[in-house]
Amino acid sequence: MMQTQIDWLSTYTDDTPGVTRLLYSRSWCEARSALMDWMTALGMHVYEDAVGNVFGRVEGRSPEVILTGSHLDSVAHGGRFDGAAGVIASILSVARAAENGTPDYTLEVVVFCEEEGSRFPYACLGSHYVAGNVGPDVLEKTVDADGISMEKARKTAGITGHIEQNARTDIRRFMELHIEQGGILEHEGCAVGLVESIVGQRRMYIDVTGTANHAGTTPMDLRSDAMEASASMMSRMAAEARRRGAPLTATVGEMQVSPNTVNVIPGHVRFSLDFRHPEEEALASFQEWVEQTFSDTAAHYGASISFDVFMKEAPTPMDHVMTGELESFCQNEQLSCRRMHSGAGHDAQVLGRITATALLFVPSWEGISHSPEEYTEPEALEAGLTLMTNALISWAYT
Ligand code: HGY
Ligand code: MN
Ligand code: MN
Ligand code: MN
Repeated sequence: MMQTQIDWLSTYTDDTPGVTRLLYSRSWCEARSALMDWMTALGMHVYEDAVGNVFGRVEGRSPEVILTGSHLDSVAHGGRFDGAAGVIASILSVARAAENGTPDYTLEVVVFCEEEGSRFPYACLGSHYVAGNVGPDVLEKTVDADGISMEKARKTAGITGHIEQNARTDIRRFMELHIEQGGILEHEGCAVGLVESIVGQRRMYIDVTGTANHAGTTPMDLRSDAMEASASMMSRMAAEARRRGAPLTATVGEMQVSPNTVNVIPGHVRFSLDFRHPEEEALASFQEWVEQTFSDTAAHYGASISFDVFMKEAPTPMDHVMTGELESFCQNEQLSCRRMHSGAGHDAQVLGRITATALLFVPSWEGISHSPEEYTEPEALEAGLTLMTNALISWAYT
């Protein structure tokens, strides 16, 4: 069942290969309404909030909510499972748990509108909105590569609710199922990963401005080449990240060059930097090193530089009581499991700051993710679904 539904959801894409379902895009709108129809057909009370999160609710005797869900959006040319596995598992596990009659606590599915930050430089919009971190200003000032604001794209997608910046206070527990996006579980032959902490991460854009000039008539010692300066920064950054070693990761994923012409010295380069570590101090120290070294490098090449840190997510521990309970549910089901930390960011990282939160992983084939090659075995998906269903029954029917 999980595999069928995941394959179905993956048909909602704006491009191939893989899945491209970016916030407020056509495929995102269509997938979202298809999920709303499915949850309605399953007997849930379906509603949406002002940023486009969608909820499927099974009323309990208490209005306190046991929430479970993941994100609808994808990276460009991503896989079928990232986010989608958690969305489908949440819908199916809530539907299965609700077969036990009216729960003591309200069961609710959340389909978060956006987590990746692939279209707009703002990640986890959906969970940050639930956590009360998003006001109208965020939507107005955050623009995509075409200069379209989140607010304009939201309205174009027909989502017109009034943006209110307040955290939900009715969530008793939150649980997310996600693919591991790494190779540990597969390597160890483990069915389930129980996440104890989620890595902290920071994302920034670096703008390097030199002087566009003729590639042939400008001697090497008389040019201010934004590309040469940027390339030097990137290689020094990679060497420093390797010197500091695991668990630090640092990635340059995006780069724009202007005028991007074969016989013109680049006048401007913008590139991104995504770096992660389980400790806040290590992130701060690496950011300080980057800003100092990149500024010195820019000066050496006669270029100017600016930094735009557009994302800071602190390392977040998961709830140890819930994780312990999930571990015993695994033992009851003879599911092999291991505790681990997450190198990927997740909506659970944001919810973990407002309520007790657990994150469980299912294995990724060859550890591949953010790629059309992403794959998780049907048996592994069903094991994760069984675990979630048992957990919801135990937590909502006391
Ligand atoms: O980039 C991440 O950590 C996640 O896949 N959004
Ligand atoms: Mn994800
Ligand atoms: Mn992802
Ligand atoms: Mn994630």
